[in-house]
Amino acid sequence: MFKTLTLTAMIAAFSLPAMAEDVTVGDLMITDTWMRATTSVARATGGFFTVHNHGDTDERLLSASTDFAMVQVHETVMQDGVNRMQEQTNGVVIPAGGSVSFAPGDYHLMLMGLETGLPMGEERQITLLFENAGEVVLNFEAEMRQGAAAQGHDMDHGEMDHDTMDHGDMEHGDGHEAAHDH
Ligand SMILES: [Cu+2]
Repeated sequence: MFKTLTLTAMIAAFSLPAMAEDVTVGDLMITDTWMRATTSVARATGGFFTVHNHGDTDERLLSASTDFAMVQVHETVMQDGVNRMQEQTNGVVIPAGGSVSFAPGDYHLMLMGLETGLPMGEERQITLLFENAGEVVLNFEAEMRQGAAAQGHDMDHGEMDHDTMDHGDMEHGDGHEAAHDH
């Protein structure tokens, strides 16, 4: 009996990181929330999730904030064969009836200015601000996912040339976003 219980408890413990809770706010459902675990010297990392919009109206993620990092909404885009991150100063549209994944190599929350590492299993709250739905507070757990590390430019850029990239991002931001306006 004791052995059975222990095994069950162990399975539960190992399963936890994959069980981010779905959060529903109005027509929005936010799933698969996680952030990339870091070493103690890292000063930046990425936050990820998927937003489903079950409504009839486009929604827009305007910004995000937290008390443990400075947050920007970024998109990783390929430019001249190089991955670059662009700050989405006009936010990211979540189309009516559609969904947008924030994932390594794609849209992501850039968490910068970390003062401590985020070891696996560490949980932090991040607030997303949507145009219509307003503020949504989500739990992000630090994970180290297979596959994500292989395309880990988010973290590399954040750690290595974050400052340089930011200036580039600002200049590119307007032109890029203008294409989305309609
Ligand atoms: Cu970024």
